[in-house]
Amino acid sequence: MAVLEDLASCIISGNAPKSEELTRQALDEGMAPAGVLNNGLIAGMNVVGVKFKSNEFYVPEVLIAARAMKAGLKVLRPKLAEAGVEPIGKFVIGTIQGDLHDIGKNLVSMMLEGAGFEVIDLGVDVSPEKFADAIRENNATIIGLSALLTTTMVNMRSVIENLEKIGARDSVKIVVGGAPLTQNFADEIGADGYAADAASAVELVKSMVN
Ligand code: B1M
Repeated sequence: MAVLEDLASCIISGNAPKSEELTRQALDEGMAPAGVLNNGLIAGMNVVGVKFKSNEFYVPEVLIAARAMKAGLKVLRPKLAEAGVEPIGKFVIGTIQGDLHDIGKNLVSMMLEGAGFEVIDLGVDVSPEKFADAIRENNATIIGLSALLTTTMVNMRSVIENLEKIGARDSVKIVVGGAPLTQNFADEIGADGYAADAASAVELVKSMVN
């Protein structure tokens, strides 16, 4: 399976054109779409996650790797759908109301996609109602809230309170993160989990679907 090893290496080195080419080659050689996803694209992103956590990779390397993963995924997605391969979970994510910071949120989003999740990214300045609508419309079971400001992190509580009010709190797990947050804050507002960085977010969210 040299082509899949090469594909994983392309993701790690962030070579988007080569990632697209090798994904196509693997499919042309008759490999199953799920195998190309798991042993090529996801295998590469897993290594990126480990390197990011150990400070061997920084934000730019992760963004470039994610771009390479997306290039391969673009070729693979229709084949996955044809083969009936389901994502390992649906994850709704957004930056909290009042907050326009999205670099960290985008990293979490891309790493989760790289881990095999379908990610519904609502963008920035997302209201409690918009989170609730997205959960309902997508049948999502896990949501992620990101905040970078001490003045906006408090708005995470409103998302949880709104879900309680409409009777949807028990059907979703809520993960929070962002530079000013702590595990204590997550506990205080009644979130189900806190992750300090994108790689930890992937581990946490994966543990929630297993
Ligand atoms: Co702003 N800003 N900013 N800013 N900004 C900070 C956050 C600040 C710390 C700068 C400072 O004063 N030293 C400060 C906040 C102070 C505070 O609240 N205590 C600040 C401020 C004050 C402001 C404004 C109010 C400034 C003003 O207008 N007076 C304003 C607010 C606008 C608004 O949001 N309403 C503002 C605006 C901006 C820009 C638009 C210019 C720009 C954002 C561009 C963008 O995101 N598209 C910006 C930036 C770039 C920053 C800094 C410099 C960098 C943030 C960043 O992207 N970091 C930041 C200072 C700093 O951090 N050095 C600062 C890189 C990113 C990869 O890290 O987002 O922490 P981070 O994400 C990490 C983890 O936190 C975690 O994983 C990521 C990857 O490991 N994580 C999650 C994040 N979300 C997660 C979700 C999870 C799990 C993990 O689960 C769901």
